[in-house]
Amino acid sequence: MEESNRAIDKIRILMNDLIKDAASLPPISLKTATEYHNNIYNITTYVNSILTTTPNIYDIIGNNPLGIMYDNHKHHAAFMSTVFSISNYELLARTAPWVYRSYYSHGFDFDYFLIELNSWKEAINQYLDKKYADEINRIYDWLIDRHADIISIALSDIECALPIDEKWLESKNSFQSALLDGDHKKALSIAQNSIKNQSDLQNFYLHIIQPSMYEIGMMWERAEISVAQEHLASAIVGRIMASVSMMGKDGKVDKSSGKAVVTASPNEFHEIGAWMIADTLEQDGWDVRYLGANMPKEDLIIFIQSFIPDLLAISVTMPFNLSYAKEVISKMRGDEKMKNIKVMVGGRVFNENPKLWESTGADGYAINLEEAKYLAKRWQTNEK
Ligand code: B12
Repeated sequence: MEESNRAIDKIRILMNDLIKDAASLPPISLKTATEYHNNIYNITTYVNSILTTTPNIYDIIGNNPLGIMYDNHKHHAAFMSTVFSISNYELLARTAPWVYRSYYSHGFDFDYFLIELNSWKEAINQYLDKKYADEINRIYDWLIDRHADIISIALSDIECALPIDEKWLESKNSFQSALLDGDHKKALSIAQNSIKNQSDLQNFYLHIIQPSMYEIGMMWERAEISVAQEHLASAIVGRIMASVSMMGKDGKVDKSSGKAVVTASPNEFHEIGAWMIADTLEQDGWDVRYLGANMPKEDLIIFIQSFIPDLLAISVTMPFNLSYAKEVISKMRGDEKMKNIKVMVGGRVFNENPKLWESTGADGYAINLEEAKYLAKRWQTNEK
């Protein structure tokens, strides 16, 4: 036991060192970040072609379809573009071990990452002028230098489970098992027994659904459950939220707090968190328009322009979707009609990287639905 604690401590120290070391990397100039962003398509296509023609590629990617590797490259490019545009290397240091761990547990060899990183360097040299390429390739060199450490962290058992209050543990465990068994009826009956009034709904979301889904995510990451089981769990959660969100309401419709638009960021498929925020604000007297997952940015802007809410809440889970949320906020700030709308961001990527929200141009961030409710109320009270 003591030995395993010592091993975990060692990994934590390594992780802190990685973050500290990353923080000493030189920032990328706006011009270079823009050059990278504008050439993403060509660079990614080039990386795809190098990897596709690498001998034994199927061995290296664990006999997965090439499409999974191409998806990783697409996400990598969008993610690095965000990292360069905000020069946030803590985000890079925290995300790299996760990417290694996740692809490794799905069959990819760690050598794949070395080949991949070197291919990005080659593609960048191919498409960017030398002075821009050199700036960016310093960051890739750093990743290559720290490859072995990233593997050690990826192989460790550092958990990111949410601490759970004893009070909720039993219900949470039964609910999670029902989700994994695909037992919608049982999950629904746990929900119905747990929700008697409005505050129960938030507790149910926060203390039962959220930790269950986080744990299911970890099981998926470690390849302990299939993609189908995770989809089944998400679908049951969606069905349950649709049927319980009005429970505990007394029938009165209160819209006195103001108008709110709640949405997942463009390209963001995770919508359960945003949906919880929408229900919570609605319960708190907001007139909510909830737009769901993967909202196209142009249409989102048009909608905001015509609805003119007091508050926009954007949810981002995946690091590679940050740039889309930033784009929406920046469009709003440049528009006379929308520039004063309060913008709140939230979601997993911000919870994992404190201070990251500040780079988005939003007015504030909240870690969960309780805090989102209070922040929205505080803004609204100050406005009145
Ligand atoms: C379900 C799920 C999916 C489902 C989503 C279905 C749906 N209808 O939403 C699907 C299958 C679509 C999916 C896809 C992917 N997923 Co997924 N997914 C999950 C999972 C298991 C649960 C997500 C969830 O519902 N959480 C519960 C909610 C309630 O938590 P939450 O979002 O954090 O919300 C709370 C707060 O953050 C906050 N909040 C949220 N939004 C907002 C907004 C505002 C304004 C505020 C103030 C607060 C706030 O309040 C909420 C309540 O307290 C997570 C595991 C995890 N840890 O979250 C992985 C996870 C997020 N997914 C992951 C991955 C990798 C992917 C894919 C890339 C997989 C792939 N290879 O295709 C894609 C990405 C697709 C995309 N473009 O977005 C990884 C991300 C790892 C990382 N480092 O970034 C995770 C962490 C799994 C893991 N452990 O590896 N996924």
